[in-house]
Amino acid sequence: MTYEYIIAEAKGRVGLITLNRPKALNALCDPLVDELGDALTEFEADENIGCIVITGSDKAFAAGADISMMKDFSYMDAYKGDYITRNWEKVKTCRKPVIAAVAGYALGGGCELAMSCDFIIAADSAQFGQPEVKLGILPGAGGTQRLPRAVGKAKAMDLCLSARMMDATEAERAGLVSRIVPADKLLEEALGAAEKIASYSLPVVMMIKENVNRAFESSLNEGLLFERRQFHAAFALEDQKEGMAAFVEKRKPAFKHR
Ligand code: CO8
Repeated sequence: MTYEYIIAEAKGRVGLITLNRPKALNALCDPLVDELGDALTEFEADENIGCIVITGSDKAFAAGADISMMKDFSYMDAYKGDYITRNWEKVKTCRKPVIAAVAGYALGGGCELAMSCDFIIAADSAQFGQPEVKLGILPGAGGTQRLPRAVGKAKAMDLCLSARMMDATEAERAGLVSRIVPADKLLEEALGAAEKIASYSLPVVMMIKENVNRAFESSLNEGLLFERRQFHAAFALEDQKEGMAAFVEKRKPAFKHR
């Protein structure tokens, strides 16, 4: 897969997507987001890939949507063009797990992209923020919706209204990121986590993703019922037989459906 604004490569069973517009701190222009959607679609269809990692550079995961591209937009341009966001949902709808490996700035659309992933591993250099208010706009790709779900109302209001940045320690304490690693180990740690996930049974991994996401879209009772039904369904999988047999026989499972 060859792209202009991203690099997409297979690393074992992991699909690694590197945002590659370093001079503009990976500002999210339309073609970049289109390419990201295409790469996700290809990795999702590739049966040799079990998990996907999206990362940026040491300085920036992504410093937001491309301000130069947007600055002269009319309402009609923004509404009709549906720029940037028209392929945005691919990160969310991808059925394989997607990890964001974030170093440096994750601002505006960059923070929103990271939040669209299933979880965030942050370098100790990571800085998160929704500074749109400084530009006379508001977040437009989930900042006012996903951030409060991740960190609660107080911190989300604070970040969106004040435009201040939150460092990796604060982000982990608030629940936005799952782990912090030294900046020079970020890719190694993220690829390691992804390789581990890709070693498990893919249908089970996909069910887990679907179930955790269901927790944000349904009542507790509906979510519990959905989980219980899928838990029962898991007993129809060959990989369940293999996983439990391997435990009892004290050996490593060899999952068939990866
Ligand atoms: N868009 C375009 N170019 C950018 C962006 C951006 N978001 N961020 C940085 N750049 C460019 C700079 O213009 C500069 O280019 P050049 O060298 O040609 O002048 C280059 O990247 C390096 O940037 P700086 O010189 O500013 O680097 P610093 O280290 O001094 O500062 C910062 C780094 C703090 C990250 C600073 O660049 C900055 O504040 N960037 C803007 C951050 C921002 O406001 N992000 C929010 C953008 S709006 C948004 O994301 C809305 C999303 C809605 C999605 C849905 C759309 C429909």
